[in-house]
Amino acid sequence: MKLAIGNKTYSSWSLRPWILMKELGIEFEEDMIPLDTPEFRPRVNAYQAGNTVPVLVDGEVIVWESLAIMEYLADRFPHKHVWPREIKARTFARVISNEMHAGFRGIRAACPMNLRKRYAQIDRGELVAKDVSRITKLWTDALTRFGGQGPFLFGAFCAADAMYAPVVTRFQSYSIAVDPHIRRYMEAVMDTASFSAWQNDAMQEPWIVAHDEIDEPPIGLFRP
Ligand SMILES: N[C@@H](CCC(=O)N[C@@H](CS)C(=O)NCC(=O)O)C(=O)O
Repeated sequence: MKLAIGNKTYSSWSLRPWILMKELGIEFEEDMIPLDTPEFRPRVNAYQAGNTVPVLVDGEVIVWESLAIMEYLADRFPHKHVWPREIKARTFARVISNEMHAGFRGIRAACPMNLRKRYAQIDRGELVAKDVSRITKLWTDALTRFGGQGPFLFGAFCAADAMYAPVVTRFQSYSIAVDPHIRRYMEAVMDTASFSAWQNDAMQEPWIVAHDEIDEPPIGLFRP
């Protein structure tokens, strides 16, 4: 299997299937295509998928769209439990993953993923506040109803955690104020071996994209 991804510093959609496959022990080869470079479009188009990363290639099967990649992995590796086993938990995991895939444009637009930087805790506007409130409600519901011994949304790491991993990084980068149980969940995601490896790779990348500089100075590195 091969997974085409964008830069690890910025490519939030790429992080999703990448961290899921690593956490579940699904082996794959990685093809990194730097965003915002002349080589990006031709190399992505060579996959004959869409115009974006991530793209998963498994023999003759080509899958793009992060959520579709997760559903393919669930079909392909049923024993890996991409989704929770119990139907109510599985349904809730799918619903909140779809909600992530289709929405939260406020926080996505105002707080781009940047795994090198940390910004001050400031008011980031009504749309961000609305998204943060909705996301923390969904996480709290999942952790309370299905988290069990945890530490992830449905106990063991699953596709829903992967879908929200870039949001965890945004809460961290933009110093979003959260309750202690949400902070614990964020730390659990950021403490995974997979996330640490992704972030270490991000720190070594040479590329800087245009949106790297939002209109304020960083207060430090993503994570000390
Ligand atoms: N809905 C898509 C979004 C993919 C996406 O927007 N990927 C970005 C990188 S994070 C991309 O390829 N951008 C390059 C472009 O749009 O030209 C998914 O779930 O995979």
